Amino acid sequence: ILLNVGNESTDCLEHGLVHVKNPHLDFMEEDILYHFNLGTKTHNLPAMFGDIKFVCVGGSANRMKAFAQFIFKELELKGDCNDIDDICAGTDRYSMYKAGPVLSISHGMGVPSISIMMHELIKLLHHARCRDVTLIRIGTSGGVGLEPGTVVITDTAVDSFFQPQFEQVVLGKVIVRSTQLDENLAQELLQCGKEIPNLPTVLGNTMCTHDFYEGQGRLDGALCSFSTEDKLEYLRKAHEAGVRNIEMESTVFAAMCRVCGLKAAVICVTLLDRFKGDQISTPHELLLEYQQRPQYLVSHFIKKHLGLH
Ligand code: R2B
Ligand code: URA
Repeated sequence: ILLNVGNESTDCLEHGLVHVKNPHLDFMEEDILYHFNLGTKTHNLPAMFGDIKFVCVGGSANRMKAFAQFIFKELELKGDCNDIDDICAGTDRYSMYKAGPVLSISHGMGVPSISIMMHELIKLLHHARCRDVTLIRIGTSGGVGLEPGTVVITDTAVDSFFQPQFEQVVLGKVIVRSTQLDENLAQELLQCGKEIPNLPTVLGNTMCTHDFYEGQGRLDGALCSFSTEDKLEYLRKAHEAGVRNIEMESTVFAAMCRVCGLKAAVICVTLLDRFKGDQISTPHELLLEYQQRPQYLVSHFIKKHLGLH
């Protein structure tokens, strides 16, 4: 059974508040954000997070710590960037750092991992009564016909069938949600990319899969049931559908943000061109440099918005 809930209300956008779409929450005396080790009774969430305007999420805990320290310096905040503590230190599921109006959180790999984080993040922003928040995923990806190191701003997040939707099984039924992202935000980010020298940036569709190996048509996993030609044909079809990169979180990220009235974008650097191979053989130093590119772009964007340019 397919339930299409693509037009779940997004009326909250105009008020700028983050809206949770769960009537049961109103009847809960306390809300424990278990994987963050935070709660509405144990922490003063409005005091801790009320001033947040930008939330950046990415897979790795170390990278998101490095991003927090980087943006702290870029925003010329008072104090020592090395003193930023992990707000989720009480759990090793996710890491969370705050630098002024910017929250930086890790989400692990894959849809289930980011989805749990997003439930708790959206409730956190709601409880903290944050307004006009922009969410950006900064990550890595495999490129489809692009020079490695290219930054892809996601136009539309699509599933493995190139459809702009995310399917969630709820009570044994499939709920389908739209993965449409904010067009103006994507254009603005593309413009930011153009303003930074040596930061190749393109707009394209991003395919989100549930696996890194077979699910992304790789020939180098522990299992593989298809030929090189099958793989290339799938990549060609993806390219024809406008797909320029492949990663593992964008569809659920886009779908959840959309339902809750959060402006969202996905910016991923490509680590390789999947038409040319599967293994990530780029030298470690170069990979680190590539991974900083989405961070530079987001920093430029945030500084522009805060009037720091
Ligand atoms: C990109 O990189 C990870 C897999 O290596 C995954 O989290 C993703 O989306
Ligand atoms: N992340 C992915 O999901 N796929 C790649 O090919 C590279 C990074």
